[in-house]
Amino acid sequence: MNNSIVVFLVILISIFSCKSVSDDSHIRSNHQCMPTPLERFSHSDSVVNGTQNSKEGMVFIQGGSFEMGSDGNIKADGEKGYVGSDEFPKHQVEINSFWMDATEVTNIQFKAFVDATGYVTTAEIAPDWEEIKKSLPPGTSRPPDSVLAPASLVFIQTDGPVLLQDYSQWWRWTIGANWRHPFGPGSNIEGKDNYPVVHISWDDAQSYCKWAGKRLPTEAEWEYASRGGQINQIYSWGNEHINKGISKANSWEGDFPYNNELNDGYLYTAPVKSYLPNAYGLYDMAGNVWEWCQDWYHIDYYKMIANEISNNPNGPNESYDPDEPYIKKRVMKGGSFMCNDSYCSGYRNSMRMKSSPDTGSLHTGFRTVMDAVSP
Ligand SMILES: [Ca+2]
Ligand SMILES: [Ca+2]
Repeated sequence: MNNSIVVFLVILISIFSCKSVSDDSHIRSNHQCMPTPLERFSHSDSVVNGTQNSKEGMVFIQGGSFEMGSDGNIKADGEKGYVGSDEFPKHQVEINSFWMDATEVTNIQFKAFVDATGYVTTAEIAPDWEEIKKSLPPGTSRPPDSVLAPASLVFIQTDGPVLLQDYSQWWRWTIGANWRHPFGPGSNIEGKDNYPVVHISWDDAQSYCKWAGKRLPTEAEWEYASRGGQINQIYSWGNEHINKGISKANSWEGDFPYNNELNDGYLYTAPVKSYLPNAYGLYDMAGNVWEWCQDWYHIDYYKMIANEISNNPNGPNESYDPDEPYIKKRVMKGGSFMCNDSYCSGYRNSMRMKSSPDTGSLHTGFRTVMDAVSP
């Protein structure tokens, strides 16, 4: 694709400013590390309920109470990294028992869903300009039909250092990219049955859940599970920095987005279960792919519920992201193979990411949960 069109597209589809970590502070306002693609119509109601309801591959998570959010001790190993203002204050939360997938949903699992239902993902549907323009400044020109084709966002490693505010340097709006063709036409998922499915929108994840008889985790359930019963720990494995000791998760080691030291073995996604599980037996809660949660994202949600003990909170009633106030967003957790301390440190338990429900990309996936029926 012509690069000028790419730049145009990325500007069009993702009006936001990414914030890199500067030397003067490690606490930032809320952070975004992926563009928000074109608004598209939702088609998540087109799938009938499934009857799977299987707990195969799931882990029982015993309910309890925990402190949710960041305590700001990100410098446990003397390292400096990102922490968002939306992660404060830390607040008390009670969680009922539930079942959770031990791994991110894989290609073979998602294929079973598509084969059974004929479901067509967001990335496989041409964007609807009439819907897109509702989220753009008035007067924005309609892009050519060649641009308004089924597509998704693909990460491209750069040749050298780039401004970390300019995400168009490493994201490409790629016609034909979707879960079957993660890097666009010519790529495929052969031999990758056990890799996490990618290019999944929140709408896609919801449809899968309906079919499977499951649901997305709330943000609180996800963070409770990621912490694995540990108190005041930054990561799902504890407090040791991600780049020290044995490889603990698939992240970006080195200098993002041009130099990857590959100590964890993978430049892009890794097969699920490539690293040790956390204390609850959950794999890849940190890194590999971002995981959709059920909740709307609101930058001030933790402040809203700071003075109460929240019982199974399921998020605010409405979304608000001051960086893109006209776009409603859902929460994502856990970080991806692209996360690095120079950027969002997304592999921390308390890190909050958000994106519009019709967004998918090369590092977007999910896992499901089920309620635990009381005996
Ligand atoms: Ca890696
Ligand atoms: Ca993950």
